[in-house]
Amino acid sequence: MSKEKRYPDDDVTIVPTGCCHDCGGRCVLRAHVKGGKIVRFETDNGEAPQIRACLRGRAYRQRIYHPDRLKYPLRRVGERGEGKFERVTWDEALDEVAYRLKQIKEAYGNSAIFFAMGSGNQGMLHGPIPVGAMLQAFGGFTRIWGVSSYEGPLFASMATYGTIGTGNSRDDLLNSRLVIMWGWNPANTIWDPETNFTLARVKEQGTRMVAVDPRYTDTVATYAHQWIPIRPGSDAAMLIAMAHVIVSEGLQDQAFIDRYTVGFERYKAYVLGHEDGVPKTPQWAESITTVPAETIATLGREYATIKPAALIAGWGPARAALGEQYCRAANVLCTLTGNIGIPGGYASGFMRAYSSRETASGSHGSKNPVEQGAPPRPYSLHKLRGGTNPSSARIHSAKVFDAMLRGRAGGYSTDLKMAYVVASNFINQHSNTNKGVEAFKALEFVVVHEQFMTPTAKFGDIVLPVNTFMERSDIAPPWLGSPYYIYLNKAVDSMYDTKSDLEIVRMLSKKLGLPAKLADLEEEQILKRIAARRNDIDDFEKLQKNGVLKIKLKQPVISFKEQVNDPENHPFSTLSGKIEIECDHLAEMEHPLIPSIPRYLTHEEGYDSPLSRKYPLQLLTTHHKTRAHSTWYNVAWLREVEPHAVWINPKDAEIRRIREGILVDVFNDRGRIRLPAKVTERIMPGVVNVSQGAWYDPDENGVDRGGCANVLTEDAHSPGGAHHMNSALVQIELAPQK
Ligand SMILES: Nc1nc2c(c(=O)[nH]1)N[C@H]1C(S)=C(S)[C@@H](COP(=O)(O)OP(=O)(O)OC[C@H]3O[C@@H](n4cnc5c(=O)[nH]c(N)nc54)[C@H](O)[C@@H]3O)O[C@H]1N2
Ligand SMILES: Nc1nc2c(c(=O)[nH]1)N[C@H]1C(S)=C(S)[C@@H](COP(=O)(O)OP(=O)(O)OC[C@H]3O[C@@H](n4cnc5c(=O)[nH]c(N)nc54)[C@H](O)[C@@H]3O)O[C@H]1N2
Ligand code: SF4
Ligand SMILES: [Mo]
Repeated sequence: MSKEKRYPDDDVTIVPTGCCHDCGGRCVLRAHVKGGKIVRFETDNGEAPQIRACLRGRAYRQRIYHPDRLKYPLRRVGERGEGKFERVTWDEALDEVAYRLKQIKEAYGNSAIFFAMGSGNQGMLHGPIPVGAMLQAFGGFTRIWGVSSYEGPLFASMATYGTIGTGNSRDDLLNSRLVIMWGWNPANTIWDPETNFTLARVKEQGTRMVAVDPRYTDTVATYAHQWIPIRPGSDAAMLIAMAHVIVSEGLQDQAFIDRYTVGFERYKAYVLGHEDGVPKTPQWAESITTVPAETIATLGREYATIKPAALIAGWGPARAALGEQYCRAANVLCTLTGNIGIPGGYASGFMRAYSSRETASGSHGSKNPVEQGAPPRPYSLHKLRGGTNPSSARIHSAKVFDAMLRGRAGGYSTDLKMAYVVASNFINQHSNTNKGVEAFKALEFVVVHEQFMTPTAKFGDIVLPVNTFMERSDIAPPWLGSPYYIYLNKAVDSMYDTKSDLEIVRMLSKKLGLPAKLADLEEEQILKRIAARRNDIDDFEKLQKNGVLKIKLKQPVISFKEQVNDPENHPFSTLSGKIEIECDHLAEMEHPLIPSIPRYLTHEEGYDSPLSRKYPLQLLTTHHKTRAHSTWYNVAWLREVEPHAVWINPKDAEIRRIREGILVDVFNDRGRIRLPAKVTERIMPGVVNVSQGAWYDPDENGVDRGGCANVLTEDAHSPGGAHHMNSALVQIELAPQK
């Protein structure tokens, strides 16, 4: 490791370390260490592209040295969830975990163990990875499918293109003549550290930039020439109407369609209304989306004629009921305009650009004994290679609470009896938190590896204190697919009586009688082995010394370049070998909510559903600028930058007598949360936003004073896997004022 000396008195060492939560980034932090304590951070000032930390990473001292850090192992003494614990030794704590694991395995089998692996640490050595390996060696466990981040985009991406590798190198946006940012807010969500710098350059060179979002986000404010507010959940209608404009005016790239796609005629029949008598015109879409027909028509014409153009369809609108349809409609629009496989174009889809690793959820083969031999679940794209593991032994993450409560009797693959929680604020971060509380209470045993007493850790029977990035070493790949790695050198010793997840696994494995794999190796030696398995880490020492390894690509990534330049030798990885506007693999599922072509469909919590009479406001639960999910929620500095509040339009506020800053209740049949109102025209009428990740904190009446969005969201998913997190209907009223 490089220990740069820069200060005159020579007692400060600069250690290259980093930050790798599931935050849209993974950045370089250089810790200035004095007397065993980090006194300040700086970030990457090196060669371009700079992997510069955001406001959260720069505030990291507030997290490491937070007074509420978990300091020693805890055992529950009160009722589960009550939050009463006693201090125990590591030996006592781990003896109990080992005893319970063995007991549950013996009584119910390994599938009764639910492994709640969260996103808190994205390093390759620590966090859930070693715990998963241990549980696998112990005979296996039940895990989730349906990643809340992107299951809808992933499904649609696989169905259309047969892959999730659909992005271009970020700086290729400089070749675009039009950039459409659809439900995408990288000014807050980062989406790899060089994205914002690139977008600023795109704007500077005068490229037209359009944003489609119910909110006037920081991204709209910073980059967009035009903001098109749209009713949540209606995006598919607008995209299909844009296709109507393009096809009815003959603006499609017919040569591209003829050569590279299947199913155009079928889609055309739907779009033009030949199939059902309803032409999907901009007027049709206006009544659904609230976007003026003329705006839709103009954007459709622009997108088809200003080439090359990049349509970037973010994941927020897909984290919603029938989100798959929005993604499929976006992918198909990219296809109709021939903006695929060319510089300055963009295929949308899942959007991974560069990758040295396997696909998102790994290959379909599983080494987890609980999953071996399980047939594919219905409505999975099991005939395709890559994508989500289709094992029917997995439970959709939106359904875990229900599965805990109902088990096999409710149609699930197993009866869950214990939760092993690592790097996850599971109860807080999954839909229908109140149900989650009941579900966790119903289990026989809960163990949690955490850094703080989160709302989920409170439900632990044993809570094990974990150290942070700077107290151990790790390597992290980028968040989505930029070509670089960061190396997090240990900068200070573990605080208090904390340990890394790896150290815990080593101690616990002994107690479980499991073979001691790699047990005699130092962190650095294991990291060397991890690096050796990557074909693109050619200089481990440099990575370790600089804290970052930037991989120089021979040429920028343009997804599907080979398929487009040389289709005979490079088919698409779909079953037909072409881009599937109509997808037979979907057709054969025979599910009305998984049509073979993208369609606009309604659902029971849509703006026009009967429920909207009782709950007239559409709730968004977006990703908050100053936290990664629920991480950093407890950091006061960041709370000050952007306080947690429900965004509401002045029109909706006025009729409810709601003023700026006043406490309000947001509620529906699933629960009630209490938080301040932010009255702002930055959100369109009829829509409110409570960013996800505030910590659940119910009072004696069950009112959540923390303002946790998932108290209100529905624990449901669309057949392709999309979560309904942006599809909840709510009402708002003044809270009882003190
Ligand atoms: N600061 C910060 N950055 C993060 C994270 C974080 O927690 N905080 N989390 C990271 C992770 S793990 C992920 S998965 C990504 C998530 O990245 P995204 O899914 O892209 O983030 P969101 O904020 O949920 O949604 C993006 C935008 O979609 C808009 N939107 C929501 N519903 C609709 C709709 O129906 N139609 C349209 N047109 N727009 C809609 C929202 O208003 C929001 O501005 O972010 C990553 N980056
Ligand atoms: N309503 C709604 N809900 C959402 C979303 C949404 O858009 N709307 N977004 C969803 C998305 S995209 C995601 S990815 C999930 C994320 O949900 P989670 O994966 O639960 O993420 P966090 O809330 O950040 O919780 C991570 C926890 O890991 C802990 N941690 C950090 N480092 C370590 C470590 O090294 N070891 C251990 N053991 N613990 C560590 C942190 O203290 C933190 O409490 O949330 C989802 N929830
Ligand atoms: S929170 Fe994410 S984007 Fe911000 S500094 Fe840390 S790794 Fe980078
Ligand atoms: Mo995510």
